[in-house]
Amino acid sequence: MSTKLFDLSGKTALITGATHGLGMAMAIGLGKAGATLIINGASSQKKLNNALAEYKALGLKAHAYLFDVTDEKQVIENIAKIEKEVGQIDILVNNAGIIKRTPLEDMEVVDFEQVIKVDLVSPFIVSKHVVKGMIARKEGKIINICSMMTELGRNTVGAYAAAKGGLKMLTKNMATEWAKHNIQVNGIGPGYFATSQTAPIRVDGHPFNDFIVGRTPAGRWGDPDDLQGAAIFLSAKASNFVNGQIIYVDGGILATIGKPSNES
Ligand code: GCO
Repeated sequence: MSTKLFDLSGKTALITGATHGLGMAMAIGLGKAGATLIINGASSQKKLNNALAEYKALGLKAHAYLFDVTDEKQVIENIAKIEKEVGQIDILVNNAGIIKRTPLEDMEVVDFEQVIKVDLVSPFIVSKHVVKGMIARKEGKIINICSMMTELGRNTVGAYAAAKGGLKMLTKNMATEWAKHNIQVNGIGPGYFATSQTAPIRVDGHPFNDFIVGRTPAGRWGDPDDLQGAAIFLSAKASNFVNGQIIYVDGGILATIGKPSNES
């Protein structure tokens, strides 16, 4: 079987929120599969520069652009800059996201709106401006990073669940509208991974840590590198007839109702 099915050589991938965590892990996977990486961050040039140095230390072809994915003016300016300085964007991974853990009855509207803006509106904004080139070239790959909260609710993450649930339907609608241009739009739904986002609920002895290990059939938190296979697949020729799907990389969480704590 042709190994070209998973070869990203000659392709350029923009990954938003790629200075750490899952975004960085997926970007490294795409880079190791041959893609030239464009990593985005919004918090600080120093953090972005440090991340770029990590990519380059791995021998990966990488460029870095600091812009706020929720600000359409900055997105337009930077997509134009990227296409001028690096080249066309063949693969877009909408990974940038935030979470605010607050009971809904206590949540400030401004905080709810901020989560929706980053986690749901920004994939729309960035995709809207990257897809123009993909439509012109009649080729492209867009991957929206969803969540367990795309399918399940959990106490205190209502805004995040609303955003990630909406992102599933946005993915399906992007797929519906852009498939005719040979653009495949899909999602990846990570389970519970060992990242800075989950650090507060992952400490040894934290009830949530024990709960997740018990609730995950694989019996462990995900390692960010566990996402690389799905990211490469959805970026490569191998997925050219896959559209509007969400691949859950969750150790089996969504496959099961769970088990009593006294069952092995
Ligand atoms: C939480 C976690 C989750 C995970 C991930 C699960 O507070 O429940 O942060 O949101 O980060 O999104 O798929």
